[in-house]
Amino acid sequence: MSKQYFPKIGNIQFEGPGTKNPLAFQHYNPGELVEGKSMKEHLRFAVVYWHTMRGTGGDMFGWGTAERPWNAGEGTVKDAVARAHAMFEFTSKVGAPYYCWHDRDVAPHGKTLTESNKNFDAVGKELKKLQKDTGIKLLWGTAQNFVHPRYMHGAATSCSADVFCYAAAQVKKAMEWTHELGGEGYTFWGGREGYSTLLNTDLPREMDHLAEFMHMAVDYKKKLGFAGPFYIEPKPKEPTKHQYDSDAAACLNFLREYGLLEHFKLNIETNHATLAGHSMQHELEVAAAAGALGSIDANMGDMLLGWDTDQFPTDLYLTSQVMLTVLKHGGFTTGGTNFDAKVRRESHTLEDLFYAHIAGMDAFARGLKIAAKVRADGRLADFVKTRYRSWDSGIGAKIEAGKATFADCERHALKIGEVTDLESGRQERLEALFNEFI
Ligand code: XLS
Ligand code: NI
Ligand code: NI
Repeated sequence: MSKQYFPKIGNIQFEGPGTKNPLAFQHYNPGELVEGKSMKEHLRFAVVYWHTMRGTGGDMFGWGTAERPWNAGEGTVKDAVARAHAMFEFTSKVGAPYYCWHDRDVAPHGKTLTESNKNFDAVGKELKKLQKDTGIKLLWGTAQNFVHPRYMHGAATSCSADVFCYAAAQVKKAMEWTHELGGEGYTFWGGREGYSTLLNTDLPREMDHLAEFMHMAVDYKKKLGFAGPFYIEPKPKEPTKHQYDSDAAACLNFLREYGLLEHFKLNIETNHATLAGHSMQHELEVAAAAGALGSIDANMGDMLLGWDTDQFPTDLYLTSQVMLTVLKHGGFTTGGTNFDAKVRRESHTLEDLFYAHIAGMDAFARGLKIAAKVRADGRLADFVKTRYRSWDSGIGAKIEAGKATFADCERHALKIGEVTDLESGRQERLEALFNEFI
């Protein structure tokens, strides 16, 4: 690599708990085995292009604050190539094996689609080279179908068929580059697929269009020979008042209704789960129940703020719960832990990007170790198993096997007369048990 963007910082190393070096890991030790698999393989960390490279720290009340030398240029393809070098230097130094992008994060918008495609091709070639040089891989790619004014009414759910086509062309191209770069998956986040008022919206028609769009994507995926999964990333609101992909259950229902379920998994994001009024663990369980737990966008929100603050996930209770659920369902295959998170406006220096990722990686590594301990201890899982034991034999087993009728249930209820042996749910005791491992 030619120019260094972080000359004062070397590769972040594991130094173990208690180290006073803020530029070292206390818990993330990539080669350390947990349940027989290395932490690196369990966690599959990814750095995002959009926040980490393109975030400015700006908000609607103030200009950008962040020190980002790679964004100083005019926005040319040459600048984008230089930025790609900054991205790979950062990702290598922080030790994340993967990265993720939107097409327009990596290469500038052109005046026409042809020009945008040309820009993307130029930067795509450089990404391929950088991936080869560093060994960093693409976890997933996606199309940025929401920033440009043409997408003001949505992309696949726009009232304009022209916009639908434009969005399709963008996804087609983003899929091609995801495939070319060996991406392990491809993500659809709803962008502006939703509405601000029903007064101007034909909801069923928009949903049909979205499904048509996804079917075209599935067809093109086959044509390309892209084997990775598609992910849908649920989010209930922001930027629109109501996003169609509002939560895991809504996404699964949409996919089932339109015959798309076998082609998709979900990419669950913490802050989106909480915006939907759910916990992250709930969303993960709902996805897993449908065999659709794909990947996670790791971040967290702020209890006092009602929007997608995309903070780095540093809450150990959260990361432990997430990893407990992920381990329970067999771990990641193509997915990973993607830091869809941004440093605060006040954390404006280059070092803050390292501190933030180290904080998130350590919190997840610790969450992984905690979850593994909870599992090895076994009391929690035993409690749940025991709680449902009435389903393991007799009438319970018959119902589960789909062999019982209402009349069978009635016979059983008449025989027992009353239910007198219900046990405690023990929530507080279980919370204390969980805390033993934090
Ligand atoms: C926005 C989403 C977005 C997706 C990728 O809230 O999290 O960043 O992850 O399009
Ligand atoms: Ni996201
Ligand atoms: Ni988000």
